[in-house]
Amino acid sequence: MAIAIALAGNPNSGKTTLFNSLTGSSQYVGNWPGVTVEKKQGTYVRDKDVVITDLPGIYSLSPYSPEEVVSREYLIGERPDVVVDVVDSTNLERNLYLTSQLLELGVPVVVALNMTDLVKKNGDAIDVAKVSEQLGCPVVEISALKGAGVAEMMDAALAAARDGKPAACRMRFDAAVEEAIERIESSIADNAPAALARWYAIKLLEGEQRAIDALSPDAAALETAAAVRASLEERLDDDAESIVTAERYDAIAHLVDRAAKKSRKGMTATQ
Ligand code: BGO
Repeated sequence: MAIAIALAGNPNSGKTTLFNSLTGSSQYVGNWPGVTVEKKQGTYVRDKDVVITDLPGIYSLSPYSPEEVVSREYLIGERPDVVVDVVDSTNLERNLYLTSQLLELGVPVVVALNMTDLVKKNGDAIDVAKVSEQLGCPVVEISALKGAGVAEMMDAALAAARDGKPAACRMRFDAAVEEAIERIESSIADNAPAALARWYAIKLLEGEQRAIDALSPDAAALETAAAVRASLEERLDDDAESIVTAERYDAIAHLVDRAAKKSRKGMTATQ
């Protein structure tokens, strides 16, 4: 049976380089339905039953650009067997913002820490086991440009796809925000798929209309979400979307602090 792999990642994370090396000449390019956003697919050079979809480069799964909307509707609607999240390791904090959202989608995720040749050249180091433990999914170091680690990363992705277990999503926020998410999660327990419960609860907390329309929760759940949102916004004196964004960055900073060892040059994005 065919296995569907989706490549997700920030622009310039090396997704195209990786996609080209994984699919060789088997690529076909079209548009995503209804939008002029390029859709690239191809089959894995080592196994024609593995179909790889290259999602547009995005910084988050917010619904503010056609690229974000296409990516998120594909991930939520089509449910690929595994998402390979291509991360520019020289810009870990910025790239892990998208990772923090991908982990909430209830699908298997493998994080491909790309550009590790540059990390090493800069004298930096990443504790892969620690990143993996804290994210709750397999993490593999690669250099898409040099081909290093790519076969091992694909082995991990195919194993995760066959296993079918969603990423554990271990990233947690401040207690007050977690409590708000949990209250909303309980109120939508009957109509949100279990694997997506945290994702939808966060979206309802943020008051994001696209997600609310997609879930169409009952009136009681909407009332709970509105009350929880208002109380959290008053308590933290900020709007819910900004609160969640700040929480993501805090959790990521904490993770990077523990898992990345920077040389005095620091982790830079130089080529
Ligand atoms: C240029 N290591 C290194 N060192 N570079 C990498 C790696 C890696 O593992 N992977 C990708 N790159 P895309 P998106 C470039 O194009 O795949 C480089 O947007 C240049 N171009 O070669 O396009 C890759 O699809 C001139 O670099 O990313 C590319 O995600 C000078 O990262 C860039 C220097 O890769 C983005 C680099 C004319």
